[in-house]
Amino acid sequence: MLTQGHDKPKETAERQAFYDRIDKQHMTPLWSVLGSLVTPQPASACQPFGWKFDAIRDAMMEAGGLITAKEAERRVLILENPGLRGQSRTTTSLYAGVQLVLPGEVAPAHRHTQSALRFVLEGEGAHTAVNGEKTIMRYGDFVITPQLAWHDHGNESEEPMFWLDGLDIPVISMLDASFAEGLGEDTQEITRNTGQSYSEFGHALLPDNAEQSIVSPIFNYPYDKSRETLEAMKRGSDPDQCHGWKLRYSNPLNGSDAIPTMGTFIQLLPQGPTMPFRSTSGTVFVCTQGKGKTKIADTTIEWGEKDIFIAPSWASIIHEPEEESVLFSFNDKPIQEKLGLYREQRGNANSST
Ligand code: 1HN
Repeated sequence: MLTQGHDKPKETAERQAFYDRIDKQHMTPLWSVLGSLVTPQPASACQPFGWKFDAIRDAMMEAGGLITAKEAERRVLILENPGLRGQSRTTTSLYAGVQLVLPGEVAPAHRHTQSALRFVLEGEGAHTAVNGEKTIMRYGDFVITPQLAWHDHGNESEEPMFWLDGLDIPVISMLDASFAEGLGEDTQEITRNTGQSYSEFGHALLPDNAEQSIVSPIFNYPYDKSRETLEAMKRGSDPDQCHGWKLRYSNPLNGSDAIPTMGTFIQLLPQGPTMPFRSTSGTVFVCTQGKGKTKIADTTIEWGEKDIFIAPSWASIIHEPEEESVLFSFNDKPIQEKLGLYREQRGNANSST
């Protein structure tokens, strides 16, 4: 294990002349870049940062007057990390944006290899359709769009509908594995009853002939159930010192993550500071209830309901709710776990490895 980074050797005139010559042949010396490629611990360009929902809503309503959901295909404002501007990234490996669908609008049917999640922030009654089934969306609902699933959205309610989109776009780009197509119609054919997937798979019962799948057959995990389960945990156990009472959204077929590339969680935090925690998975947090602040490395971010904030890889996180609070979060933990790379540390960060 490297504990000290590689020191860059001196660049003499003779060496520089050599680099210039080989540069024309598309070659470059490793020893000049080794220290920034192989770091003793994560050296993320991603920064701790927070967005206030009120400011997002104002910008989105302005966007609503500038372009329709249909013309935009998806009317979304990307939440770009200040350390990663121009790259459509929110953390190093994840994309997040906020989407607005106005009453009467549709976001046309398409599909892609990127997996998506929605977390509903405001409004009630718009729907998303996934693989032939509609679900009606309400505050705090967690909705997934698996890779290559046809999906379209529509808002038949009277209110603007806002949700957070989370996608694994930077990972799929890094792997050069992006495929996408439009259906050529605004909406897909509906072949299943609304709520059918949840009724069949959401109650610790499985259809006896259910086939295994790496993606969850449930595509809306309703907030009232998540919230109820957090309350039951609270009644039955002490809070974890780092995480309070924390649940992971899972695939009922095998207990793995609901989305193979993104870890998704909801946690209830008691009032007062948590014990420091850090992990190699940069994380996007959304507050659904309560208010407080979170210290991420040397930055303190204040948050209230619907606000969104980012913790980079290996940055120490101390949540300090002013009152009992609920946070939804997502990160790249399932990818790192599958590759044997995931690390976490509880307590003070006095060791770097
Ligand atoms: C997408 O398909 C949606 O379906 C939202 O709502 C955001 C960002 C990039 C690529 C595809 C959606 C997206 C997206």
